[in-house]
Amino acid sequence: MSRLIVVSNRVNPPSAAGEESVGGLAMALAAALREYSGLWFGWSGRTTPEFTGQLSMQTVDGVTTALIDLEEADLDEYYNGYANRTLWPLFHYRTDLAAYDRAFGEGYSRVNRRFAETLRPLIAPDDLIWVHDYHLIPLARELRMLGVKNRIGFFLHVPWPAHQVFTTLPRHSQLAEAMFDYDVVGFQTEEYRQAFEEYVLFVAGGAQSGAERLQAFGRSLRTGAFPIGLDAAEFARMLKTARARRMRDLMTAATVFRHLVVGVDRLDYSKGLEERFLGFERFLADNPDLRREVLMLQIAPVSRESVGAYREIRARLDALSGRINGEFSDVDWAPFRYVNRNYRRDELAGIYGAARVGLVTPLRDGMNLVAKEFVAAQNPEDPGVLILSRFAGAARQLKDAILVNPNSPEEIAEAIKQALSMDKAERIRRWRASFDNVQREDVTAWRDAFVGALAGARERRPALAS
Ligand code: ADQ
Repeated sequence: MSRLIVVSNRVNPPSAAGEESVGGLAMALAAALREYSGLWFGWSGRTTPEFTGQLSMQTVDGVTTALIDLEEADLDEYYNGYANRTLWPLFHYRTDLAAYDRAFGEGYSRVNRRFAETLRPLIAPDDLIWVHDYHLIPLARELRMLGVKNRIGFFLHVPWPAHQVFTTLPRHSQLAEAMFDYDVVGFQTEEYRQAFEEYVLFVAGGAQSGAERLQAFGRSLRTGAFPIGLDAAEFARMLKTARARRMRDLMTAATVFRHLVVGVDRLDYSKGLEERFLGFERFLADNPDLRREVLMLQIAPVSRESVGAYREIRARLDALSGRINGEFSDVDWAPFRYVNRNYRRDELAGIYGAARVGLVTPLRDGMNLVAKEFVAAQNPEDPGVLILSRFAGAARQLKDAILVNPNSPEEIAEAIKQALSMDKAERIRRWRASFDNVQREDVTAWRDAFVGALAGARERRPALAS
């Protein structure tokens, strides 16, 4: 079996054993690598005044991590710049928030080159290289220019937008062309795969060359939909831990005679938090008889605070949550609890387990693992109900959730009411269908499908001239 090299912007070594609070991507990769004696390469999260290219290597549980520091300008231009202020909003259809600054593009190219130059000496001839997410789209191109002929795959964790949106990016063709230095390019859903294909066919003048194969820019690649899943076995183990049980009991006690409605998201404008808060407010306004029976808990740790759009949405959410409690609270009771903290994963599992309703309503989301975690944490005999955005990749798999348009507070309000009044038999039927999917299409299935496709990709032709 070839060795697997995983490359992602941030690296979270598997020693975290699933209990720490790390993002969805990192969790999935840690789980995916655990069974491979692979190498995980990426940024340490630290900066130095000047780039040194020095590697810090560590081996834990058979997985070697190789980390590099970036310099201050890289953080501003590549991470906070092109990745989080240009591509993230664009790929989530927020062209109004996308910033186009020449320095961002230069920083993005520079960091991808630095990644490639530092990784190059670690690559053995048979290694499979698996690159992750929008931060690193040009990495294969940079590696090819250094003579790397290995099979290289790319997986996009976020949506690939419709070509009408993607073409608003200056120099979009350069970014799309960089995709063709990979052998396999994977998306979360068939919809995003098709969006990429449409760009290639209608904008780049490319062609199909067999099932899921595309040809453009003088090269060809294989595309596919590979929906990411949970580490289901690990999650099941975590649910049984003392911490998870304690948290579930605590939340159950805190909501005695009431139903818990829960939302858990990074504080990000793509997650639809404002619309969700307004939806809950609408529910309270429309249902005076149900009001006292519900407590909504929204957990939303702040992220990317150095980007202005994130500070702005935080301020709006603070105001909105204050307004909801001000309007509807009584001396002995308040309807809404809004916390900006991170929780351990086992504690989160306990919180999901105590909830009657999971509210997962992103405006756009590549997949959304919280939806799957909520499902996995339910009691099979008395499960809660998932309310899920139609625009999360997860909606393609969890079809028995209550699917809503996350832009509509009315729909969210009605869905909350529907969920609260749903009888047990229907809750069990819907949950069972979702749970089967979460179990079957888990992170191992995702990894095996992608790595299988990459291993099966034909041998590379000679490296490109630059
Ligand atoms: P994210 O945008 O980070 O991931 P998501 O898939 O929901 O989104 O994963 C979030 C993870 O962080 C979950 O595992 C969750 O438990 C955890 N988390 C959230 N809030 C937390 C808190 N307060 N404390 C502790 N942990 C918390 C990106 C894409 C997604 C895609 C994933 C994986 O944007 O669409 O599903 O990658 O591909």
